[in-house]
Amino acid sequence: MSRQNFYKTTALAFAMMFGSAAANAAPTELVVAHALSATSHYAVGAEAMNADLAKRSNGKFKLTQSYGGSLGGERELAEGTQIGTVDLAIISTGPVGNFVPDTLILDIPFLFSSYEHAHAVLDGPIGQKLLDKFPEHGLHALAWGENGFRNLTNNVRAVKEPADVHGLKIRTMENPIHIEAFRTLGILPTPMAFTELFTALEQGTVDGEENPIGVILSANFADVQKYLSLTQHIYSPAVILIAPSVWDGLSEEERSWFLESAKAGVKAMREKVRSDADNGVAILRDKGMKVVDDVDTASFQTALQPAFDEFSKKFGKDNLDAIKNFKQ
Ligand code: EAX
Repeated sequence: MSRQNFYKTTALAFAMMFGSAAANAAPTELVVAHALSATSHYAVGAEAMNADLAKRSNGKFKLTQSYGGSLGGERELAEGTQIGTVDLAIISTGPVGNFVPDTLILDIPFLFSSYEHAHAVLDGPIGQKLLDKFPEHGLHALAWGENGFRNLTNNVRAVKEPADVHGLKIRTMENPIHIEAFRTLGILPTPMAFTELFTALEQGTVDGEENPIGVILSANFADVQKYLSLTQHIYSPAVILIAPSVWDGLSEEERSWFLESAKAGVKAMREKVRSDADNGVAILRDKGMKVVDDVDTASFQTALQPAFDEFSKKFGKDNLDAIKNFKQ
């Protein structure tokens, strides 16, 4: 056997031995944490991300879920990724503005006119510019996910127009934009972590809350809420966070895997959100909720004008118009 063939044969033997060992090596397991249930859109998104990543990395990475807020509410999950006690998290933008203030512009009521409009903005240059803001605040965002259009539930009365919400004690996310908007409507806003919300509704600590249909369904709020009003008053993005300590340890190729797998997760999340929005109201009616599906949206927008004026000063009318008028 020539020297050259000897080296080739030896190299091939090593590649087969170590290659197969590498292929059989235990995957690096990372936990994706969120506050929703195992049947929710966040869970569906996390599983889709896991399946894509396992395939793309040839089994090198495996994502498992910690759901139901077992690792904390959404603010705690964001903090956990900052300090590295949480590997990845899927959370709504609710508390994110406390970490990355520039994202608060996304939480303005009636800013987005449709899911397609929201996706075009978030998946385009405006969304990317906001994602690029996360690292300077100790966070790292892989992609914008989706929570959905938020609707009001409560135990006091059917809500069709602004006068109907006066004096209601409504749980809000820990988000200053939401709190200011709800105060403008005469609501008594009560910021609270999602993990405390079901008990607060059950005990009557608050009269109501507001969430996308998928959250109202997967959190069984029909068990503790009588009225649902399809206000669609805020589009709620979600965000897929990865701990900077995890991200920094990845190679360029591995980072590309995570970015592509996050897109697969977002696609699945958005499909589940739409399915819940399209099919969930009938289910909630069957569970006994009294549904107002002819909300006077225009009157809510008029009543919110003082808050809109404040938001225009705070974020700049040009920036708001750039989002409102964004065309894909
Ligand atoms: O992110 O806190 C909330 O109402 C959120 O919509 C929920 O946790 C899903």
